[in-house]
Amino acid sequence: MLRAFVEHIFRPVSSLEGLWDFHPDTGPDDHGVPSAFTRQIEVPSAWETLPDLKGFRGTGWYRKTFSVESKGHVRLVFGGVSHTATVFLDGKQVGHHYDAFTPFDVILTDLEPGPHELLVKVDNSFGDHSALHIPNDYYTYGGITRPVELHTVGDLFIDKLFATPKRTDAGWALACRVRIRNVGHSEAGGEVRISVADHSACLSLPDIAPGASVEVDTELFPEAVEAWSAENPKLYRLNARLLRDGDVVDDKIERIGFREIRVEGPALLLNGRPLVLRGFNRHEDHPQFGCAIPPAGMAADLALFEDLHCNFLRTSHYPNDMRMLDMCDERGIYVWEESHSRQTPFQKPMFDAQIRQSTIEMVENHFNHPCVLMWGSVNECDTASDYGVEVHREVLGLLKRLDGSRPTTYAGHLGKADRCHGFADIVSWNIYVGWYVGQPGRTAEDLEERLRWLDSPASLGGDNKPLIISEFGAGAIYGVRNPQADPWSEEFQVVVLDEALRVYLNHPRVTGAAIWQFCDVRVTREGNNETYNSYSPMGRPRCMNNKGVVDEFRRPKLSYAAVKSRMAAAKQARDSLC
Ligand code: ADA
Repeated sequence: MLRAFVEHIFRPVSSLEGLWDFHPDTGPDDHGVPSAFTRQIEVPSAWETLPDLKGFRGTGWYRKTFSVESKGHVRLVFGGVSHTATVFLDGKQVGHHYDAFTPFDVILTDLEPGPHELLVKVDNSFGDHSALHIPNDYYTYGGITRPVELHTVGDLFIDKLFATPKRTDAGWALACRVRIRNVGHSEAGGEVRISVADHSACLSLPDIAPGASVEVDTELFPEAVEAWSAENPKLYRLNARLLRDGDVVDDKIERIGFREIRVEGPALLLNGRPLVLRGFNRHEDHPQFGCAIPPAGMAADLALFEDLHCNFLRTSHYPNDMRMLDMCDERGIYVWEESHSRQTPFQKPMFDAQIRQSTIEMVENHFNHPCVLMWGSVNECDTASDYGVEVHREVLGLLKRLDGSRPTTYAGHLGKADRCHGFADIVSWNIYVGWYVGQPGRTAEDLEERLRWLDSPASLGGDNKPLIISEFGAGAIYGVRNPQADPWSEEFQVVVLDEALRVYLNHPRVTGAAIWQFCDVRVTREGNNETYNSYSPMGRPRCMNNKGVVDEFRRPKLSYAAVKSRMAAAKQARDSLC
């Protein structure tokens, strides 16, 4: 299922996970709908899990037949298709979606009872049609890589349920917004009953025109609820039921946490207490599963985060699987989630539309996760040119319009040339002292020089804001050991990470530090050929990004122990303040 908890009790929901018919367009005559489906594939999964498709980039066709008992409407919900899906029902196109990392739905109205054929054409190719999935320092897999569900809905159904917790003098309030959609043929109304803990409210709906949606707001004031935090990740079910003529016709359950995240000068406050974030950047990547890591794999990664005394995950560089965020909610791991972008050229034809859609879908689908403390926009993009400044202003402004309750940030790498700090609530830097810049030993000096600039007018609004060191690290190939700690050895990575953590985790101006990166990941071979075999710092030996503290199989490198020690000391220092 799409989530780690049951989202509907009244609404009939079935999973479409399992074996689907499959046809990869690998042959010279493969054009259009396949005449035959000669094989099958697991959904969800990446097609690179199939031995003959390890490097396949192109299009593949998926087929599934499902039946409906009686005439009505069906809502198909896709957790993620990498990277473009074109959806057909009974031979007619009914949906299209770009970007692997955000959910989407397809509404099928007035389906006749009986069997129906669902076809999904999946495309993971590069080109002008794709501005976010490009040859990059991670791999774009192919397939229906997250779960698919079949929902049975009436004319009116609950499309979205947004909840924003607010601290009050008496405790907590919960601002709720419910979006109701009418997929019927006539105007319809009703009422919504919404409840959390011991408090409920009833909202009457205006009549909704066919094909339209409306949003209704209310506030709940539950008593005696516990605040959510890493130390006490207390979750509550928010229950919404839609009634027409007094009968329940739909429902939706969300899981929320009562927590408030706020910026106050250079401090990041959770429920009024200053936070220190310590953790990793993590790609959704695994040699066996590609980006379609199963829940047990996600949980195993988080167990390593906890073993390393980390409390912070940056979803580099795209929205994550909702089940991963559910697990962070349950475990109390703080999350920076960001739009899908890494060193993305803004001039690509589809960029504006695709970054806007990806950003809206990220916020609307991940809005209620208490673990998401901040929204990141684009990563290591153009923050220096007039055009780049405009794009940052727009994407950061969009994030703020979509959700005024969370601070915004972006990971910048252009140092004093960066002109965008004024648009974000939190300043974040990717700094690679000892790997891309200079030798190990200069981290403290480098940081002080940067801070002098940041806290001056020259930073154009970066002063007096929280600061996160959003990336730092060094490459180490698992098993490469040498006592002189040459680059690419595990010993060298210890030198760089131990120094960086000593400086960043103990500096009063640093609110957070995220190592680049958690595990080694596969990178795209196209576009990296010039560095593909290089052992320069820009190189990607093994066609992997080798900066993980564990390798791709999660085998710990020498730096694991050094990181664990530094994180433990930082946690202890933090706990001693409580
Ligand atoms: C950048 C980028 C990361 C990764 C890193 C590296 O900071 O944001 O995605 O590519 O560099 O390994 O060089």
